[in-house]
Amino acid sequence: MAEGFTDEGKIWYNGVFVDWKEAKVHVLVHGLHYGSGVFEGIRCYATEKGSFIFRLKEHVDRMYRSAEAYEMEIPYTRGEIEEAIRETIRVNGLDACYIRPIAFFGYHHLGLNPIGCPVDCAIAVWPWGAYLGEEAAEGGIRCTFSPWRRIDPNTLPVKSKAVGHYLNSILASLDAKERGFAEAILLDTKGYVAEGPGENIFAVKNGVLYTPEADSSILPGITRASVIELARDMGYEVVEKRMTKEELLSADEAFFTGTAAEIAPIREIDNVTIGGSKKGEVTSVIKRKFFDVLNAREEKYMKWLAPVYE
Ligand code: PPE
Repeated sequence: MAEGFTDEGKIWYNGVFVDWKEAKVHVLVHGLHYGSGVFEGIRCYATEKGSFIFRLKEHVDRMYRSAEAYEMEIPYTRGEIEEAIRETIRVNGLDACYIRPIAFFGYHHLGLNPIGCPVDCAIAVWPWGAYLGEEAAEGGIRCTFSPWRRIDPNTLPVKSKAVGHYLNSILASLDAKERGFAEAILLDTKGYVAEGPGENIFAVKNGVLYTPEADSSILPGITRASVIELARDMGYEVVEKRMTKEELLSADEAFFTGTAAEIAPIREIDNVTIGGSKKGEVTSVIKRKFFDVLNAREEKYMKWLAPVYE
């Protein structure tokens, strides 16, 4: 994932801009030992009308809700973090980038109870291209069902985008790559389809879109919510429900959604071709619409775009 790291530019760190190489932590910070941090992944797009951050408010809001699940009080307001994100992009002179805000329990003591540790915050921005590779994004991705089940809501607050939760994603991702697949699909502990290691999942059958409900073992993605809204506005039926492996394998089309992955068609799962050799028409239509929105070409959805340079 070193793509885009030039080691140059500035990182916002606890309210001040520091040189990229100086944005360091102590080896005894709480977040490093126990995964007690929360983060976001946000994208900024360069459009004909300027640079815009996609659904900035929703992402920042999710970061606060992620923190609440761990009784972490971020020592800034949501508005301050939103402005700090804009400012970080401006300071680095970028017009399109990936944005990574993170908040974590810092240096004070170790021991599981984090109360008393400061909450440190940082915001880094850098160019990050196609998450699953250009080819995969175009031709469709080859996936595999992971032997690792997605973390269960009875084990961890799965809606919290917490650092430690990603060990589950890392295991699924390592396993998929080792077995020659581009991406994993995790089932929940009951055996229903949950999501990818860093993406939500949709299936299309007879023109209807299906995706696991927001209340299941998934991170309810902001791209997922946007795709549901766009698809419904375009007249598609979207059903949020439990999805079996069989339903996914017998779908006409399937795709991933996520900030980093954007909309990425799934071509195969464990060597079963999804929808035969047909091209995913619904996926293409939705993807085109989504990119029109990201590129500030859809007046109706300009409310989702926050300008960087006013
Ligand atoms: N599920 C998981 C587990 C997840 O990490 C993401 C985002 C999503 C679903 C989609 O959510 P949203 O981005 O709000 O549509 N994953 C972020 C981190 C990826 C990474 O490898 O790092 C992202 O896409 O930025």
